[in-house]
Amino acid sequence: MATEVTSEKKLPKHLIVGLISLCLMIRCTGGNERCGASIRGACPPAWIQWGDKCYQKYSKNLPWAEANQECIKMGSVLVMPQSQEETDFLLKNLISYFWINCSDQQVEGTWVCLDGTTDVEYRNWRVAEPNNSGGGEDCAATGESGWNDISCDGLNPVICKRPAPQLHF
Ligand SMILES: [Ca+2]
Ligand SMILES: [Ca+2]
Repeated sequence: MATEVTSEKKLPKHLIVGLISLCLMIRCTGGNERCGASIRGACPPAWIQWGDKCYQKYSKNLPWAEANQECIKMGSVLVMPQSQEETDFLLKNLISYFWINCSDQQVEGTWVCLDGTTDVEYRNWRVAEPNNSGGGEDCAATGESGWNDISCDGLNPVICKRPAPQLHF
């Protein structure tokens, strides 16, 4: 009895997915130019979605360089928000403070911020930051009040980012 109820409840979901697939197929048989475009898929389990990006908070706090490495091991990159909207989403849904993929390790005072391989121009430094306090602050983290340059060796929360899967038609 209980099994029957469960399967009945699941049926509409399958139907909806089936109908969506059917609609996409029909759209793509009419020579519609949009059929060549990719259609955004859902993030894998344990990743949360914002637009065409997926995010996951790493299980423990890490130094900045390790944060980069661990995200890469997961087939992703250390997060580098490209806007305040993206930052707000992460602060609200994942963690209130986290590393961003932004550092001036190569040339002091020249900040390189990368979303994967994309140069990010967006900046949101707190007032009087970056200040390279003590001459040793080369990595950036963000919280609600903005970015701060801090020591790359500190242990801080990590968010990894990967693109949402794309379904091609
Ligand atoms: Ca610095
Ligand atoms: Ca600082």
